[in-house]
Parts: sequence; structure tokens; C-alpha cells
Amino acid sequence: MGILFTKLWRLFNHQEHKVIIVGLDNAGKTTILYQFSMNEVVHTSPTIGSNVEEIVVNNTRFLMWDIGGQESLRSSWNTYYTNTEFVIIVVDSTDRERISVTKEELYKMLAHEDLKKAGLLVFANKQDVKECMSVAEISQYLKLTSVKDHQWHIQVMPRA
Ligand SMILES: Nc1nc2c(ncn2[C@@H]2O[C@H](COP(=O)(O)OP(=O)(O)OP(=O)(O)O)[C@@H](O)[C@H]2O)c(=O)[nH]1
Ligand SMILES: [Mg+2]
Repeated sequence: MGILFTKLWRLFNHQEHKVIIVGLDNAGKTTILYQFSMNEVVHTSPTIGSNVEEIVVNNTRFLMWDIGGQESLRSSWNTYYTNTEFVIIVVDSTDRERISVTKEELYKMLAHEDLKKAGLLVFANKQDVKECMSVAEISQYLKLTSVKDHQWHIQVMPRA
């Protein structure tokens, strides 16, 4: 009975917000997902497919989809876009060589019909590594100021 009630409550209260976490392989997406959901840094291996966790913040539920970022998996990112309210793109701040690839993937994503209304959060990850790119550099490389049709924000990933 309790479960039925919970399901009905969910059905009539669309308070679950869908979030997708994307970014190139090795960016740190899975690490961040489990840091959010368990407040712990866990040992990860490359994601084939996706991981999903529900997190609750101030009574608001977020369904967080962490999607594998390897090149062969990127073409299927769009199968996760329906009903997405927020996109978190995780950037490996040490990966100067592939920031242009991240940029390409970012703009491809923002142009997708299903993400028209989605907000964008850019996480500059691995800021603990010496000589990594700063938030300002990443913002510049990604040309974030030219993003006019989505709300966006860039920040360093806070560590527990
Ligand atoms: N130094 C440092 N390493 C990190 C940080 N976050 C993640 N890593 C490491 O980066 C590597 C990749 O992390 P994952 O979370 O598996 O990366 P991913 O983005 O999920 O990769 P795919 O699943 O292949 O798309 C792991 O060895 C992590 O321990 C960070 O903030 N600093
Ligand atoms: Mg992963």
C-alpha cells in the first residue's frame, strides 16, 4: 500500500527532475555521481552504457543519469535526452588536447531539439592537478559566452 501510494504521489507530482551527466571518457562523471549520491569518492571503471541514481536535495528529487563518454558511446547520448531538465557536462581540466572535442560535443548537444529547454552546468573537474586549465580558460575554450539559448553556469567541482 505504501509503495502504491508513493507511486501515485510521483505520478501526480512531477517533482523528479531528470539530469544527465555527460563529458568525454575519463572526465570523472561516475566519480561525481557517486560523490553526489553517497558523499564518497569510489573506485570507478569506464562506464559502458550508463549509471543512474536518485538524489534528494531539500525534498526535490533528481534522477541523475551518468552516461559513458567513450567515443563509440557518444552517438547514443541523444537516446537519453528526452525530458532532461539539466545537463551537467564534466570537463577534465587537465585534458587540454581534447577540450576542442568537448566543445564539439557540447554544441552538438545544445542544438538537439530535446534539450531546447535544458539548463547547462559545466563542471571543471580535476582542479587538484597542477597546471590544469582554470575555469576562465575552459569557459573561453568552450566559448560559453556565445551560448545564448540555454541558461548556463560553470564552476569547479566541489570536493567532499
Ligand atoms: N585527480 C583527480 N582525479 C579524478 C577526479 N575525478 C575523477 N578522477 C579520476 O579520473 C578517472 C576517471 O574517472 P571516472 O569517474 O571513471 O570517469 P568517467 O567520466 O565516468 O569516464 P567514462 O565512464 O569512461 O565516461 C578515475 O581514475 C578517477 O579517480 C578529480 O577531481 N581529480
Ligand atoms: Mg563513467
